[in-house]
Amino acid sequence: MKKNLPWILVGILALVSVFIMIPKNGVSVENPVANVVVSEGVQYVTINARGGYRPRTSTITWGIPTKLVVKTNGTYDCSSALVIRSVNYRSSLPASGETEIDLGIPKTGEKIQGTCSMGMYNFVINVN
Ligand SMILES: [Cu+2]
Repeated sequence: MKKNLPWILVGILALVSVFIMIPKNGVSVENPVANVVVSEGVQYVTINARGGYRPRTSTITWGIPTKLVVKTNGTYDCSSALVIRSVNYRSSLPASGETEIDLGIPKTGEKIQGTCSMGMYNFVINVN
């Protein structure tokens, strides 16, 4: 039993390093457009809501009909109570699922800001 202990430790270390290296969806700082996709003339920007919003900053292109997709996954904190003032949106998101919010056709220079209803978490979508 004692003989196996170093190998168990090596195994645990390997597992931990694999988890650290798995890229976390949507938090990539290097590529700010990774969460923006244009499909059949509609621009979709995806934000994950759970203990805050990720990514915190997104950049979209002006002049394209745009929908915000907010993904929740076991979200029981107040980031599920979403407010986007510029489009008059205020709603409770389901604990798990995807919610599509129409952002209209954003204008260049616009900043679309989302917050939780208490204002402690926020994200911003810049329009270029
Ligand atoms: Cu809050």
